[in-house]
Amino acid sequence: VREVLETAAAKGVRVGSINTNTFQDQEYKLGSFGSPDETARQRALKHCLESIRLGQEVDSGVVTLWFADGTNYPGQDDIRTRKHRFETALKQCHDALGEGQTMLLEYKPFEPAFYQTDIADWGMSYLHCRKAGPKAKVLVDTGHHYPSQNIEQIVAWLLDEQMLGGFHFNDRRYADDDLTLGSIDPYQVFRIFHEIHAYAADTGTYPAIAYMVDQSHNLKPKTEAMIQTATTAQELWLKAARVDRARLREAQQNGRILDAEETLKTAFRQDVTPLLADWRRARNLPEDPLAAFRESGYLAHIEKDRRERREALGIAGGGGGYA
Ligand SMILES: [Mn+2]
Repeated sequence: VREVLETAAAKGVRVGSINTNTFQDQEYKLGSFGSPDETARQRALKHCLESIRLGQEVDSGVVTLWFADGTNYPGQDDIRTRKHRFETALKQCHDALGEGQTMLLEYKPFEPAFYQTDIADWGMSYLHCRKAGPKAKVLVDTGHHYPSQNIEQIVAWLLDEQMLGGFHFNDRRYADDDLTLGSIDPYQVFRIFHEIHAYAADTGTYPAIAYMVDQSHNLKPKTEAMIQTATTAQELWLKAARVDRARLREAQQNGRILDAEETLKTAFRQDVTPLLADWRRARNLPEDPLAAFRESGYLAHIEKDRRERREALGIAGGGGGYA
């Protein structure tokens, strides 16, 4: 742990969220916190408590919990009993949190469970958080919704209730596709950011939100995909910041629907590339991060380095997962 902390400090980065994993082992076949098997529940709880303690050790303020728990067939287990098991375990996790630690609870409608998922939507996550205590907040993974669901409305409601803890950003075409942010529907991301800017404008402060990326870079080169994601997020964040809120409010107040909508679209259409280039230049950062990364030759260097180390260790291939 100390070595990780020292390396991070030397590179000018910090440890982000600690993510628990209570879904990969066979023991969790019937679930983790929701399992009818007491041993599996205890094991999951122990793992989560250890993750919370690890978070304290590495000075990470955020512990993210996602559960694959659910059932595949009607009658497989009692839905309310599973809910109660979750309430008990989540409360224990919450009470183990240190000062400045927040527990984020993720939801997902289906997969891997196909009949009933124990924490299937934002309402279930919200209720669990409220019962667990004030350090528990909802995590919105943009891919964890049914196709036509209005995600920005969920974001607006959670913001208004001070219950939005963070995001897992990604994009999708069908379900939890984990594609890169804004690759399919950039206007969706813009609308989410618009709700955050609007909330901040109305309340005078930006809420403390953990912005995280939960993507699966199967085909795109990982580092380039992350740079593309970060710059896409910056562009859409800036576009949403440039919505003329006074004009929007006025149009809304007078029922001028078309003008209200155009206020959003005008901001969305703006080319913010020059503004972002200025912002980066002022911070001694490359104006075009992707081009700078490609010119650096870093990718070829680490690929060679990793290949050699893997060969030396006799390891081939990589891992995978979902959350
Ligand atoms: Mn996620």
